[in-house]
Amino acid sequence: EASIMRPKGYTVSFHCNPDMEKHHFGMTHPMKPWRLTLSKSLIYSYGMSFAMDNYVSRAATYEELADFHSTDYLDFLGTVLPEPVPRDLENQNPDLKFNLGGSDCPLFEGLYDYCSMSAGGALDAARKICSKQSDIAIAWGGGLHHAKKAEASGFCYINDIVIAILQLLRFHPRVLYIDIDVHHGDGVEEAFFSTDRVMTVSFHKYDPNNFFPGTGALDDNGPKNEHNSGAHHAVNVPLQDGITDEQYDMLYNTIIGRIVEKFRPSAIALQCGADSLAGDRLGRFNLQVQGHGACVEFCKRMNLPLILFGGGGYTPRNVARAWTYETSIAIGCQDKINPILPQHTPWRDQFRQDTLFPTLEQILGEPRLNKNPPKRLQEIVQHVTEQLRFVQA
Ligand code: ZLM
Ligand code: CA
Ligand code: ZN
Repeated sequence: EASIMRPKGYTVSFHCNPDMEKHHFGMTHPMKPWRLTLSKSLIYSYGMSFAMDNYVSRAATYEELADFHSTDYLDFLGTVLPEPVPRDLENQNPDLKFNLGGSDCPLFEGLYDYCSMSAGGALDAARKICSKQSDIAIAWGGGLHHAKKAEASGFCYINDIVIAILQLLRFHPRVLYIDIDVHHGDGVEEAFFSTDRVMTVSFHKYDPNNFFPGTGALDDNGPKNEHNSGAHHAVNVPLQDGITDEQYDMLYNTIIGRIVEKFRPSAIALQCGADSLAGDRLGRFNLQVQGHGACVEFCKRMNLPLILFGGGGYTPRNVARAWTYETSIAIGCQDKINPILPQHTPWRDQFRQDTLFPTLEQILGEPRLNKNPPKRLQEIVQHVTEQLRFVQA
């Protein structure tokens, strides 16, 4: 499609590194870096690269990673890997060092390169925002929200989001972080727990005993000590299986609308984990590409500098649909692209399984029983509204 034009009045940049996508967590591990290649291929097939500034991101340096992560952890990640954990270390401590090497966070070939490229893309995106060369910067290879200062967690080793937000904070007084991945954005929340310059908001499936990571209750809102400036600056929206586009849209628009009004961020960082879509291998929600994309559209309408990160997403052809649709929203061409998947994408075979739905927006997914009573959603809105009374810009 040659008709996709550069947006008028603002600039979108796209940050990726093809070398990142070649890494493997292991044959049956749900995290598949090649979903990034699939997404990009669909984005390019629609001709969207002509409407953006495209950058091959560099790998983040050790010093850049050390802005957030401890050097002990980075040294272990960088020097011990990619070799297997030495026997003597294993014997000294039967526990996994830094939570590395288990089935969620396996050691694989090129792990350090993979992590530094993910962070490099996120950091490049943040720098383009800071220099005002971009108004919307896209880093689908980022969004790894569970990584901690000195610990890997839930498929995440380096927290590229925290590193990117630290960069934004050099130029922006207040940053709003929004996380629509089906999992709680615990690593980002924890990193900015004690500051009033970042407000973190996560929408997630919450079941402390049966769903990872088990944190993010409605009344977990930051430090309980009122004298800590981070108090009230963590917003959690705990949800149950099967939430629909309509319900999610109502919650999102109400909550984010009020937060923007009270907190007055000067930039927004949005983690677009696609495991909140219906039919995701690990997720539990009923969101469609439309409903997921509506979250991006709402942020774009705020007219603030915006970074879009990737994140989870375990049914690759649906991940590609969502991130392609969301790229089109960033450009503003969502009404101009043909919803029938382009014939000439080299990855068309990946979508052939969806014979009944050969379109961009229609995803295959078992509808889940909706376990979110309207009354509970009202309680959530009520709680957040009361919480925001303690927040001011
Ligand atoms: N077992 N293989 C989301 C991160 C979710 C912790 C229960 C591992 C899996 C999962 C790994 C091939 C983001 C937990 C799970 C089985 C302890 C989680 C390897 C299947 C496999 O087949 C698998 C041998 C693996 C892992 C399922 N792990 C499903 N859910 C979560 C982490 C990351 O989307 O938010 C951002 C990128 N972990 O539930 C266990 C408790 C490990
Ligand atoms: Ca989330
Ligand atoms: Zn997730």
